[in-house]
Amino acid sequence: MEDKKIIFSGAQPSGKLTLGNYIGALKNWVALQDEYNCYYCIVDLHAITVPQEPKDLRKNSLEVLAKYIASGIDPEKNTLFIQSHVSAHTELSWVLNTISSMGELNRMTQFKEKSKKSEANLNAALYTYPVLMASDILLYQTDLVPVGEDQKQHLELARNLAQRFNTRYSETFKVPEPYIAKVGARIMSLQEPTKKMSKSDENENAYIGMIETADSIRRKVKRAVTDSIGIVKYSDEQPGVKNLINIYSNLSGKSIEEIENMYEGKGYGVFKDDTAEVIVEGLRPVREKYEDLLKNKDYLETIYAQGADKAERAAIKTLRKVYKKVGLIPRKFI
Ligand code: ATP
Ligand code: LTN
Repeated sequence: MEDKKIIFSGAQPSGKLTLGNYIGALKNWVALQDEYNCYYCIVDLHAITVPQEPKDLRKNSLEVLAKYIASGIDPEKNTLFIQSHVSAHTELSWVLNTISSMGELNRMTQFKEKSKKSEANLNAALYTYPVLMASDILLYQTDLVPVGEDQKQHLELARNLAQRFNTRYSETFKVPEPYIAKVGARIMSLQEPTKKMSKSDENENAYIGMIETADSIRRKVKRAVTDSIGIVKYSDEQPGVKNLINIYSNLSGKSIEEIENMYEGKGYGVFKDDTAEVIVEGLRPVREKYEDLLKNKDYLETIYAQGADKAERAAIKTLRKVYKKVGLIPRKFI
């Protein structure tokens, strides 16, 4: 285990995880778990950068853990934990803030987008969010970070901060690499297929939850925005159809060409019906396992308690080094 390369990734418990999270993140995490030493985190401190109802946040956090495990992430092989349980994340974040420039944070597209959406809710944490994300990653001397396409820029910042700290204070952090899968790295909204599918979308028809009833999945796919061209073709001019083909291909294992050929001369109706079934069947085992897990809260508690212990032991090593290098006097215990 020790000589394996290290992976860190996380999802926010800011709502119900979507098919986008499943395809763009969780499925890849599962594929990587045998080869790497993986830390998969529930980033609750990131979630509170936008207003959350406390009781929903608590519920969602536990549900995210159950979704990780239901997707096939093995708690025996990986370290599954809740970000706020390991205080080193926020501590390192403070130090990294001191070497982050306002200019580089101003350029973060996620911040620009989120601030455009809700001027009234703009807070300082939303602005420094990417610095906390860099701390998550750098604390574990991470080699690889599997994320969806939307996180590329944040990862670039984490790399820059690692290099900057290493140059200023001597070699301390591993510089992490992004791992972005070629297919499915960006699942789009079913209603506005030029926007990414997001769990915080106000329009529920825009996304499919990882745990959703078959009827609801069928209804949403039926309503998915397509175009008037009427040909099932993988093309940028048909973003809605392209997105459905991507989902279909990812969950069925069929290639894009195979799918195009299967629906040649057939309309969108059949294609959509079949896409819905592929989703229903693809998510069925996840849903069944998830429902079982939620019946056993004690088990979930044991997993996140053990995870926090393991994560803390690794994180504290890096944090101590960092504090020492910047000139903070080590605490004495009497
Ligand atoms: P929100 O949409 O609420 O802003 P999010 O789903 O983007 O949040 P997270 O829950 O933290 O944020 O995302 C977890 C992982 O899922 C990240 O690696 C992210 O890149 C990936 N991801 C999220 N949405 C998509 C998507 N539509 N397609 C592919 N990957 C995605
Ligand atoms: N910012 C990410 C969530 C996230 C993350 C991380 C992902 C927080 N910390 C560390 C990978 C590694 C998001 O919004 N999807």
